[in-house]
Amino acid sequence: MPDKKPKVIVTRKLPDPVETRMRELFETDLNLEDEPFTRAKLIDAVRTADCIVPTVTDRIDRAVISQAGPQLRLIANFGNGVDNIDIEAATERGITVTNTPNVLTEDTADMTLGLMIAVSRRLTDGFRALQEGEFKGWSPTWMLGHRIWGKRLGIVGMGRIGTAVARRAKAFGLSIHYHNRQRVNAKTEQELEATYWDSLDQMLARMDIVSVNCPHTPATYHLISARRIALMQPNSIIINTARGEIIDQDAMVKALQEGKMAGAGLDVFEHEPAVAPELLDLSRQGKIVILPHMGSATIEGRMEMGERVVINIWTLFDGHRPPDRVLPGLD
Ligand code: 8YV
Repeated sequence: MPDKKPKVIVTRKLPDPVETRMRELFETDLNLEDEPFTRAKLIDAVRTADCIVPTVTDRIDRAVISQAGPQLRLIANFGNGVDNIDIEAATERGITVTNTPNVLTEDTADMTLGLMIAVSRRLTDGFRALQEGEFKGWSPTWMLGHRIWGKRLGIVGMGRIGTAVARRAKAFGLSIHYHNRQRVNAKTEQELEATYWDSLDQMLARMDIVSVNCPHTPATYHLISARRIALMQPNSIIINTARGEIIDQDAMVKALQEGKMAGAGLDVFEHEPAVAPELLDLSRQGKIVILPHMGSATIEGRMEMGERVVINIWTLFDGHRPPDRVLPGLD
């Protein structure tokens, strides 16, 4: 590590131990108020910092990167998804981008299964009914949901999180199907007894539950398009713990309203933090379960994300290639 500590600007409040470690190791500017950075503040940060630590709530696009001073060497994202950063523009300027893979895989997979069960077994609807005094005692025909055991699950994106979802889902008795750019290795396929579909259209048309687990890239924007939503079975449900932009949200809302899709479990939305009023309505009606982007929200996960960020910064300024470097085209 050079004598002069790198100047690091962190855009959001991170867990205390992570912030303390960053202050020990680097010349770190923290954001204790956790007020999201304005665009002007972001531009100011890239003009003065050696490294910035943004999150999903900061849009580091080409225009912001074009304002970077020559000292900016690293964008160390606090998060796995890097759709908030223009990787190509950064790479062109010789700025390294890193993320925090692996450490939020299991938490996000847990949340995916949680949503699957919550939607199928009407967990939030039951909670609401109880709160509103609708529980008049057990009834053989009240609050009936659907069994997930024995159903077909189609996973869109069989990377780390998709595979972790598949392992859990198999234990819950679902049969595993997946669509991915590349087929996973034979050993994993055998372990999961998974069926590979090279055609996403064909898979979607046959699944009871669809789980979106791919990254958001230009290629996956509205991958679950209006046309593809129309292919899905009317009794099917969709779970999204990846990014809202992967599903054409308006088309999904319409399908849910018209009963062409039975339900949805959504941890992410298009145009976050805005949540479409139609989605709020559907959740009040008990048709969908919605959460405010909580997939990786565990204390353990956030601490480990911070550790990855620290390792990436330390390694780069120590003259080495950081472990979690993101290259253009591989995001
Ligand atoms: C993170 C996420 O908390 O890491 C991701 O890709 O979606 C979230 O779970 C968020 O991105 C933090 O920047």
